[in-house]
Amino acid sequence: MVGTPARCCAALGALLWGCALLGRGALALQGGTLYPRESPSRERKELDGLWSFRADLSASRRRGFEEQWYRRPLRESGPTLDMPVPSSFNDVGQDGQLRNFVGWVWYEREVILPERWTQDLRTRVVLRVGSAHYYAIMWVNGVHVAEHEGGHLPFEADISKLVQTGPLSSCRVTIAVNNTLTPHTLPPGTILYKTDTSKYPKGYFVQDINFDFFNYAGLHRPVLLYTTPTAYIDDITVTTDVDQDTGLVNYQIVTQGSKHFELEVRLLDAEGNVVAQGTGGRGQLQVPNARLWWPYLMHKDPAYLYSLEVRMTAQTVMGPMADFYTLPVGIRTVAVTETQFLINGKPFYFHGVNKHEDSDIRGKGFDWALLMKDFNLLRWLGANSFRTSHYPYAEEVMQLCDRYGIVVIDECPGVGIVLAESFGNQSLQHHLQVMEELVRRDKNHPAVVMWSVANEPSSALQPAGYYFKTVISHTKALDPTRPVTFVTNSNYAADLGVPYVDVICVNSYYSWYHDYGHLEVIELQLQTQFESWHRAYRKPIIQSEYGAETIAGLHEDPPLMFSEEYQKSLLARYHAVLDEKRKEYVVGELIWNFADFMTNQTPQRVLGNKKGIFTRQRQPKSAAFLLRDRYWRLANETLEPGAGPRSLCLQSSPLRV
Ligand code: BDP
Repeated sequence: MVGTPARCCAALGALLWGCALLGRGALALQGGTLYPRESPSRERKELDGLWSFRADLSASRRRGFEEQWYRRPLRESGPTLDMPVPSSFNDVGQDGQLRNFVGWVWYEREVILPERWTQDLRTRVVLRVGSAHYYAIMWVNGVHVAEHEGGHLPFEADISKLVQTGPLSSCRVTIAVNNTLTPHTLPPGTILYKTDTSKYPKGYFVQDINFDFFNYAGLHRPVLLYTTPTAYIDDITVTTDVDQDTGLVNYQIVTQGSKHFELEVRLLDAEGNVVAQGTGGRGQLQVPNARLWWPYLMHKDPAYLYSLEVRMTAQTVMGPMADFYTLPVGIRTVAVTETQFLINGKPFYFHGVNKHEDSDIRGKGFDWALLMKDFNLLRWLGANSFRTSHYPYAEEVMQLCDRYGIVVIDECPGVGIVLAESFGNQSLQHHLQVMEELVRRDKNHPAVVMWSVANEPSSALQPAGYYFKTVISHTKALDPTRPVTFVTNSNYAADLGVPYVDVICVNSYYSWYHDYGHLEVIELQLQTQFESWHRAYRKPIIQSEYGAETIAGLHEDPPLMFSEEYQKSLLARYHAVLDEKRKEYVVGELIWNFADFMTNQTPQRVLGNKKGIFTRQRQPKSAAFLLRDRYWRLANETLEPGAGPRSLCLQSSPLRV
């Protein structure tokens, strides 16, 4: 637990927006962030559904703190709305003011707890939020339990003492969420006060951002309660290696709650047979004739997962206890040479997409149906990879990537770092902390093969060299097993961050933002781009974005901008050069973007960014078919003759079988 309501509100006086934004959220970070899974010793209770909700519309946005709305049921301090969780709050209602609201919103939910959770003092009850964008403060029964900065990573609080104080079997969860972005948040933003009273009413301000997606806000991912015994498995770190036919699974386990405990680990194959076992908090399991985790379409049996069963038995003052946790494990290696990206020692070519967490009505709210649709489309397309542009995606997304063999470049929310102010120490410290949270959350996913610490920062600015050297070396220290990159759109000769990356990821929009309308310049400009970067650095290169704004159903031939034909021609011209350069040192191509997505309103955007190959409703534009032909052709080049995919719904796919 962190802070007290009194301290929290004292801090509020200093800032219009944040409770603190001073790194106190770090306190919520201690310990592991193992995904809450049920086991014989662990239960889960999901709090998804309708919550009570209120936006603090007061001029200062601080009324909720001044009146201490968390102290009593929210309905007692004023009118409330019903708000679905998980969902962004912006597009649910009919109120334009809420869509563009900046400041604190308040969520509240009463929960009835099972009696055992409140009576059995050997049970630890944890409240966990998958994602609250951007800054969150959480209370239980009016008591401050956690505070977290950053909209895309989970945080939690041990609330056992609060719910085990008496016969009470209900608890009131209040979460205040603030979407304000400042030059020191990730992503950064600026609040602009418009003070010309001849044009704007008193106190008028807008949230300015330097990134191209709508700053949706709210409780975006599941909120849940889960239990463990009070002596419990807190964290597990698994790294894998391969020695000839033997798979090596290195594990390290952190426990809490007792000094007197034993740990047993067993590795099970997909049929449930024990293939290796060990004891103790750290060790190496050897798996003879290991079945490796291969990317989708790279092998006839992709995405093979073992299960690591961890069992902790402990002696405590309250008697013996046992905790169980099962972690999916994929055995694979990742390496980078001057010209190649290797998975299990074989060259891997990324043919995939950039995505967003974005859809109608729910905004960035997690939704299983949408998620499955997206994975079905990815597999239909023959995409073997995506980048989590421009922030970490839901944990459930990463789990599906493990399961389907979709390779991930895991990006932190370092998008829009363009102001000199955002390269200072305060920003840097927060960036390091975000990388810690991200690595802690996603380190065990075999699908994650590379970390991306930023997208299109001003990497030619003088402080960028030190900044990226520090963030990248910190990330490598956190995880020495994966390459690290950031995505650049700077000039190769001016970029001060690229010397520190393992793989160069370049975005370019030839014939769209430059020489628009002139498709004929693409080949020359793209070749120059690749050759310049490779000559300068001798590192493999990924074309991490390219694309064209396209209004579905708009047709023009010869191709004109915004038509489906223009998108197809632009892509095809990129592909011609990619086909040459992938024989040398280009190791991937990721289209911008998988689907159309919402942005801020600007004169350049027609109800959002329309560079998707699918519409926002996930219907294909013509370019989706072009890309599908290409990706399956690329897959056929990689697969050995006679090899076909295992269990994927690909009857209609043009795969060689
Ligand atoms: C790139 C950005 C991406 C934008 C895209 C675009 O990385 O976030 O959405 O441009 O303009 O520069 O479509």
